[in-house]
Amino acid sequence: MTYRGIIHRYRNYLDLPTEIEPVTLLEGDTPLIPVPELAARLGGGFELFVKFDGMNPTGSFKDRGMTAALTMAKARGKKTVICASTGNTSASAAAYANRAGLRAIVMIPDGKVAVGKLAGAIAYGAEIIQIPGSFDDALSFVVEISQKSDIELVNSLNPYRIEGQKSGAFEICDALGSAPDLLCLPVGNAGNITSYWAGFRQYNDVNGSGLPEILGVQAAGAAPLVLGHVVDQPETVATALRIGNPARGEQALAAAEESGGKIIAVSDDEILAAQKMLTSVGIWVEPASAAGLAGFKAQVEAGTINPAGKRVVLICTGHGMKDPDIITKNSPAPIRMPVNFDQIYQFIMKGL
Ligand code: AN7
Repeated sequence: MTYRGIIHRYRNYLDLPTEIEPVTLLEGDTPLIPVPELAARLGGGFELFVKFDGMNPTGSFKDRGMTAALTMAKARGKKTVICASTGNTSASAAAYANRAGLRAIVMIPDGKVAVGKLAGAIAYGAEIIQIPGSFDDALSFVVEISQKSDIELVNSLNPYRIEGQKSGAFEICDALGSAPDLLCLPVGNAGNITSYWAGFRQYNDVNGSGLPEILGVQAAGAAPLVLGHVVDQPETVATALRIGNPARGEQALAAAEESGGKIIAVSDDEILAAQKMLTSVGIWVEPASAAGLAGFKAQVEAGTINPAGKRVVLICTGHGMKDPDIITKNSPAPIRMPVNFDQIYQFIMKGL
């Protein structure tokens, strides 16, 4: 059957009017990649998968929620959508607004958005407002703007974003035949962990697919849910996670607790090491997306998680091409050679 996007595929599970015509770029249906090499490096004896949601149309998981948010915005006659963003939401909102024929306004923290994300928002023609503040400042402004006007908020406070993002959980259950034992994912504004937990619970209620334990992972410099208080100046190499006051923080804590899991923090070094582990098996994700693996690895090594005999899924939320700078800045420049066959040939042979 021709694939027609997550709303079409999971219509019966999503709280959306049935007669509605989806605004879609055929998001979802992303690969669940087995990574036995990484499982072996972490001691082996369990199954490990990467749900590569960077393979969505705009390169991040945000598209799952944005198809639902823009479908509803269009259906209700909205003309303009607005969001605050650390980058991926802005690119996704802009793309889906174009698909719907709506205007998109995005507010981003000045100089803190990875180049691939900013370029995306520009390419799709969003009206971009940069502020010398944080994501949290931007979010409070766009919430107020949406309350005072007819402009539709498409951050994950919008309930349709959560509806759409539940599809990630459904796809994993469908691919594995049931829920995994453990799900590890990054936590920023906490929309995604909220969505996954809602999705797994709903699928379990209807299909008896089981429930995973959830390990939510924050960056140490932006870990309000681990510290138990708002972080005024969140700082991390994973720019997607520079969020100090998550909108769905309480739901995230509840999801982790109800699932028997927890929310932990990892350092930037651990995040970058996990990013390298993933590229070593051919999967390039942006730094934020490596947080799930970083957290899982830390817990396994500390002995606080024993994965033996389990099925573990890592949610990799954004593509590595979103943040090329982090790679080129931290790596030696490629070797330069003259346009001379012999020298190049000798150089290559010497290295082997
Ligand atoms: C790659 O784009 O908040 O916990 O404004 O881009 O649901 O917020 C992005 C967040 C994880 C955290 N991975 O998800 C935004 C934004 C990537 C992300 C998260 C984000 P949530």
